[in-house]
Amino acid sequence: MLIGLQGCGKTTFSAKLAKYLKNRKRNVLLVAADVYRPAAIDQLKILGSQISVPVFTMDGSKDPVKIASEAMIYAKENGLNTVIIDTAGRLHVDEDMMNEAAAIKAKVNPTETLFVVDSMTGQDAVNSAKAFHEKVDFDGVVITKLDGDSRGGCVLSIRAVVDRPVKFTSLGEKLDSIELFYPERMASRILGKGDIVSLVEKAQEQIDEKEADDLEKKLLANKFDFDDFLKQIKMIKKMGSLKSLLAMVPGLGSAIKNADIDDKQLVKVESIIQSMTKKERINPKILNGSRRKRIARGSGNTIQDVNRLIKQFEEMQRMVKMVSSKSGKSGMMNLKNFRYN
Ligand SMILES: Nc1nc2c(ncn2[C@@H]2O[C@H](COP(=O)(O)OP(=O)(O)OP(=O)(O)O)[C@@H](O)[C@H]2O)c(=O)[nH]1
Ligand SMILES: [Mg+2]
Repeated sequence: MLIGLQGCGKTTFSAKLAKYLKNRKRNVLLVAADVYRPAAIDQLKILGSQISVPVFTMDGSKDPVKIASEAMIYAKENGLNTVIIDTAGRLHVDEDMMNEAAAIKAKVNPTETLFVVDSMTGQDAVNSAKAFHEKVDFDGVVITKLDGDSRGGCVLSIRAVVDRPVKFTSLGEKLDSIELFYPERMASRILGKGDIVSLVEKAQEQIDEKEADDLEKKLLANKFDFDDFLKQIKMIKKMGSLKSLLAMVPGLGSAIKNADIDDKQLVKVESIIQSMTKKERINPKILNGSRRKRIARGSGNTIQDVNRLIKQFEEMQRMVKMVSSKSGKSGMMNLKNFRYN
């Protein structure tokens, strides 16, 4: 069961958790126990359909306790072994909300009650944690919106005030932006040291090892072409926004905090490469003036954009040539051999 103030990210997190557990072979049921906000049930239904997880609703019922208990029966009857109850939030800590959460908890006796809190809310996060702890009690904490500017210092205070472990962090609106909580990483983040471990983990999760290996071989053999470049961009895009990736690099986090890093650049590069013919992608040397003009027009970019990309590509090739002739394969950063545990 998930509890927390309005807008802290309960509904989003319930879908993330559902996906996380589904990937770990659980049969999950999501329960829409928020009967106050008209769109709340639809919101959960939509999220559920995105991850192919059933969502339990009771049209017309205004009784969250009943919905939750009926959902438990439904889950048992349908072989669903994990039930996630998404409850309603309120703008501020209030008596009704607490009583309702406590009533659902008393009725269905959840294995775990998780308190969800928005990392951006600072001291308020601590106050609401305290209130929920006293009135409802919970087993663990979920910190959301860590993709934002906040370093998440509230984690320290919450932990000190309520003495409950932080279990998960939530780092974005995408449904796979969920991580188990690792204290060392949070400590580094609070200290502004970046989070290279999460970065590597992300890479390991999202990047196809074989494909990465192939690309590396091609790169070292100096056979890396625009098609490969495109593949690489797609891999990077799968890992999240550029800013969120860069923020994990030690030392860069605070430096780029206010920088405007535009993911549209990647889209631009993609569109330029996609406007090249197969032959041009494999052999960029043939890209003469008229071809470049055609590509610019075809991709809706300026000729300068196209020139810049080709120049960058050539520079990259030159650099790779230098590095690979100096140090060979062993000297290159190889994600596959980069293990942290
Ligand atoms: N950037 C970012 N946005 C998030 C994250 N989690 C949730 N959100 C956004 O925050 C807003 C509120 O999220 P919800 O999941 O609806 O919050 P809730 O706690 O269910 O809110 P109520 O049902 O009104 O109590 C939505 O726009 C989400 O997309 C996160 O980790 N990062
Ligand atoms: Mg909600």
